[in-house]
Amino acid sequence: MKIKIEQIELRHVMMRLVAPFETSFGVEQDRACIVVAMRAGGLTGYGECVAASEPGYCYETTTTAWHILRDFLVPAVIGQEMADIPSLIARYARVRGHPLAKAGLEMAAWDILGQAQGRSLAQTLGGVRDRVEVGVSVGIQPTTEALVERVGRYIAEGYARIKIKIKPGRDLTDARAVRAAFPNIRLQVDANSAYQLADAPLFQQMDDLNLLLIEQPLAEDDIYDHSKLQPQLKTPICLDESILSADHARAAIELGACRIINIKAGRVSGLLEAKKIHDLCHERGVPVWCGGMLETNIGRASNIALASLPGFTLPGDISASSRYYFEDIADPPFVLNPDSTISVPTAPGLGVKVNPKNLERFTVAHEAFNA
Ligand code: SMG
Ligand code: MG
Repeated sequence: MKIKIEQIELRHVMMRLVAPFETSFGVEQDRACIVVAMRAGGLTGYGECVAASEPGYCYETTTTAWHILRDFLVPAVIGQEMADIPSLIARYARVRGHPLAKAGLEMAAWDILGQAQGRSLAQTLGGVRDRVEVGVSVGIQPTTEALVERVGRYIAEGYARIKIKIKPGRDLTDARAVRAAFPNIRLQVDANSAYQLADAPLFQQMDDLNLLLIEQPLAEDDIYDHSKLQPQLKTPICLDESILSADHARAAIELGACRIINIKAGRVSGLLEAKKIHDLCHERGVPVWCGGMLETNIGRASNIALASLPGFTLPGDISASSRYYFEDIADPPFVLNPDSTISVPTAPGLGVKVNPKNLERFTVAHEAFNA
């Protein structure tokens, strides 16, 4: 089956988070993203490009992603026949980098192909679960006491795995306080590249906190120094920012730079590459889990489908819709099941329905491109 891409519409969306989210690289109160609507054969597929307003997590921003989509990716695919995902990707293969922009477009194609074939994204990817284990990622709070209180509230809501963000000056004390208050909770920390190899003694002090993992302690472009750090620690290092492709994952595993990998479709240029990383890690016995980028329900549907693959053996940064936004641009909301899981959508494609009124309300700019 081939379908011709007739129209692509880009929407710059801004949504207020229920609470500000602080990491080692800054604070976000309003989350930006680009919603990609692809129209073909009477169907509309949606994708979410997770680039934020500022280049804190990675170099891409909503503005750079818009530029790459409008000037390079959309012109490469508009009016073209699409048989499958590899044939779509081949059309923009000459565009280097900009994985978040590519992943937004690719997600819309997965949605439309799934709808055309009557298959859910989880089915298409090879998912094996109807619910996925999830946790919550807790931003840096004004004080350690406020953090412990915040974590307690999430645990009371039913989250069985907690991740806390750390930065220099707010690391060991925060992690120790949370561990002391909740001795049995599954706990992990995320540094978002805020440290250097010379900080190894700090991470060694975390070894007796029984953490599931330490996420991305060192520079985003430095797999090598992580390979120097990991042997000095008992706790597994998990790489996030450093892994942009299956080749990076292979290098990191072979160098001993990490024992766990966080997979985000956006960071690795889409779901096809995300699946490749999953397959490689699964073959080699390296556990993976699904990361999050404060997605709307469009991106969350994609994350949940991805997390249903067999190698996703650790809980994902995928929380209930209400943890992020008061109102979302797609329905139905994702809710937390009592066993700290979220159910995998079963309808064709992403399996969520965009709410046109809300999408319009949160749109700050849009542009449509026709074949
Ligand atoms: O989507 O629940 C979520 C957020 C998960 O902590 C999270 N993501 O480095 O893993 C990470 C961060 C990146 C996003 S910060 C805006
Ligand atoms: Mg991370």
